[in-house]
Amino acid sequence: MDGVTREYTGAMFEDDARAAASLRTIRVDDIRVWAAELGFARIGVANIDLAGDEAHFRDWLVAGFNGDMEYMARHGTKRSRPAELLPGTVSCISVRMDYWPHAAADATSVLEDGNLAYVSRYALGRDYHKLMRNRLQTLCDRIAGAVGAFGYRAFADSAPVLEKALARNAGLGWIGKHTNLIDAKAGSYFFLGEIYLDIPLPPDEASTAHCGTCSACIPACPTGAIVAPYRLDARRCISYLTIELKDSIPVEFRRAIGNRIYGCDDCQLVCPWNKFARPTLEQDFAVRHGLDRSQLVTVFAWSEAEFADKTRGSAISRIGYERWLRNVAVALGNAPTSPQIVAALQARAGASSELVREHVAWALAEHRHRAAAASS
Ligand code: B12
Ligand code: SF4
Repeated sequence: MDGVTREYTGAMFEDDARAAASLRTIRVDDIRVWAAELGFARIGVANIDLAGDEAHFRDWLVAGFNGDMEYMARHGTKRSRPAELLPGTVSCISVRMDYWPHAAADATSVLEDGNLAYVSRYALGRDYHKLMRNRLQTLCDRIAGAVGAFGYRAFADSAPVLEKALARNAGLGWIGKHTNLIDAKAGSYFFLGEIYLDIPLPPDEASTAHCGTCSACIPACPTGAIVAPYRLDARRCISYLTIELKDSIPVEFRRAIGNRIYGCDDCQLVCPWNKFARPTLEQDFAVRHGLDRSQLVTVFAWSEAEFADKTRGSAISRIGYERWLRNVAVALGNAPTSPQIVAALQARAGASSELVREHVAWALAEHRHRAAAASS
């Protein structure tokens, strides 16, 4: 989770008076043009005062909603005070990059077919972290070309930064009741990134909220993770349970997980603003290895080498083979009973990993219970 690239020391911040003079002449409109050329769908300049968000963030931690994501609690107020993370920061450029892969199988149809594996739409192609940070670095190079050396650091989900709050302040959208950022003209299927700078730039107007009386996402969450509008208990979120959680998935959530084996999109799929979602223009985010509509038994049969091969360069590789099998075992437990599915589970009943064995045993017991219930 390291921020990227060239950083200037405090000394350079103070030292570079020449740059400071020329900095004031940079036009944000020029930065917008360069950003568009680099594939960013939209950018804005954020006011970096996040006092209100800091209070909400603190409440979220106090409630324990971060679960095992200990890194969310690790950095004190650095996450909500940009100048504490990078001394000298006075401005933030927020950027958005769309990821919806238009050629992917219809999400709802995959979710409704219990034999198929559902992988969250953001993870079907190559990992976004490196791609976005490289593009942000290029953008910084272009700014430096125009104004001379300046202090900055670029992020894309790579450091303690309140990305959604900054993006809202930059006018890129509002934080919806499901807690994702929504653009009224582009929905919510996009990634965020930022550049912290020592250049004072005029902030854009912050976005206002437009959920109105809608609350469709709250009952749509299969595990009830949106415990109140704008409050997500990550410990219940399928994205957390299938990606972040390293241990056993609590039994109470396993049936509700259905066939979601990596992440979850349900709260966004029901959001009316996503009828405006824009397909990605990035070839890197296109579906790889048919992961948008794989058979559960197929991906459960992968060897460790096949898993490494098929997920190389993708966000999925981060969870590793053991958690992959854990997640698929749960989905197979929820799949319609068939000799093929029971055989696939039995083939891994003696897996070397205790974590996998336990989830396979649960899945087989689910099929037995359903068979017993059907025959009684
Ligand atoms: C931790 C994390 C998670 C956790 C927790 C999610 C969460 N809501 O916090 C888990 C693993 C569950 C997760 C899941 C997902 N994530 Co995530 N995640 C992050 C991460 C690293 C930090 C988010 C954070 O700061 N959480 C802290 C809490 C307090 O923030 P919050 O819930 O948004 O609360 C804010 C508001 O709701 C408000 N608020 C809170 N309480 C209250 C109460 C009231 C009354 C009011 C008015 C307001 C309010 O203030 C808070 C602070 O601004 C960011 C990257 C980053 N560094 O920002 C990516 C990020 C948020 N994730 C992202 C994505 C894509 C996802 C998933 C869609 C992936 C998937 N398909 O599976 C899901 C979406 C689930 C969901 N509904 O949120 C994107 C979101 C892009 C977007 N359009 O918004 C980010 C920005 C990564 C990126 N660079 O693109 N994620
Ligand atoms: S589904 Fe409705 S309440 Fe939820 S984020 Fe979208 S507009 Fe807001």
